[in-house]
Amino acid sequence: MNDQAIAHFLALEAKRQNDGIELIASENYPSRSVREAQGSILTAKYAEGYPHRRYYGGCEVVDAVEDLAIERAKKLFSCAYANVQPHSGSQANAAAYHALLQPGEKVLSLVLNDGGHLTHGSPVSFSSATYDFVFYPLNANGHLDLAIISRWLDQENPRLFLAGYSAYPYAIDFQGMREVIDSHNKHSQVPCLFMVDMAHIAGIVAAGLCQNPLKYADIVTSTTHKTLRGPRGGLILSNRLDLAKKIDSAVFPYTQGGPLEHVIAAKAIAFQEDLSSAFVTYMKQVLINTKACNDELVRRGRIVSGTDNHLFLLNVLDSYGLTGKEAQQSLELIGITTNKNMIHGDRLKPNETSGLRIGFAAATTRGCNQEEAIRIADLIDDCLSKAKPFETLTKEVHAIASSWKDVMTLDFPIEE
Ligand code: DSN
Repeated sequence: MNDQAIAHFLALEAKRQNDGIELIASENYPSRSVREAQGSILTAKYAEGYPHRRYYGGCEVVDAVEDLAIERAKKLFSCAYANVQPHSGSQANAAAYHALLQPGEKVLSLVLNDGGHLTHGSPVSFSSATYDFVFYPLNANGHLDLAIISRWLDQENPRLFLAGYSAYPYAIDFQGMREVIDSHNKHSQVPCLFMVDMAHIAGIVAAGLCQNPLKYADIVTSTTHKTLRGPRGGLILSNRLDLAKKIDSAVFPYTQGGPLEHVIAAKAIAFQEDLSSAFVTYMKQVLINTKACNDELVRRGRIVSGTDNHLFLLNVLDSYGLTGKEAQQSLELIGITTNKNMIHGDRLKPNETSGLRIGFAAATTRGCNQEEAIRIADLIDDCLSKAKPFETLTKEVHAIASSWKDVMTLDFPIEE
């Protein structure tokens, strides 16, 4: 690389990633193959439009790449339609809303503090300015509750029901949601559509370890870089071929211009990696590690959410008298990266919070096993309760992290 300043920062970031333990639930490490495609010459190509109907010449190669990405996405999620062009999850959601809704129509989404995303109706996002968002709560135990959802559907008569969350640690009953929507639609003047943003759990869906929302929802959006372990990007899927044209034109030309064909090539590689049996083994280990860490914190008397997926929430305010912000900063000092997060019934503001979100998708990619996940729980607890000097804990974190795979050389099997 000719630019020494940027080369310096890339080396620093690789070192930071290798030296520490990454527990941010939305992060993961893509393979070298994915990164090679993302840094490839395909970045030079303009290809506005869709395969075989582009606005530019010279698209025969990128057409083949995008066709392959679409075919693999459909196979991975057992669905009839895929749009691999969204630049991000937020772009995917913007396009999905546009495909399904008129401006001003009502969307029923989860109370944002209980794990929604900015694009799920936050006052600081385009979503709330364009559509009329109303919010269903969790039940008193912090779980989704079909009876509550059913009541809110009948009360609000939304045009769209939105499921899929950034910090919800439990299994989601997409089939049950479909049933309450269908039963609401039998007597509603406004037929309600069903959208799932599966960005966080897409890898668990792909591995067949939870309900597949494609069986029940009208439209499903995702990112490709979280549990799916691909390049940073977005994805829209559906089994409703009657929506295909609307979704395509909502992505391009409505919300985006030229597709990022280098990223689409990287998505195609990740989808093929995710179709392998090794990916299923990996995802099972993610679930085992997450539960092991959660359960060890319980054993040590701390207040955690429990978990059915790749993440859980630690109530740091009641466990240690710390805000989420303080806990995040303390863990960072010993080389463990997490993020502060609102918890159910949180009384603190989003920039303080009472909780931490902890996930094992990234650490497991580097080789974290169950015993290490338990050791990590002990390190977190010793750090936040100040039971051991930070210097000792930092050495232990570094010893674990340096025994794992190097993030720069990771590669995963492709099974044709
Ligand atoms: N920012 C992501 C997360 O951390 O969950 C959501 O897009």
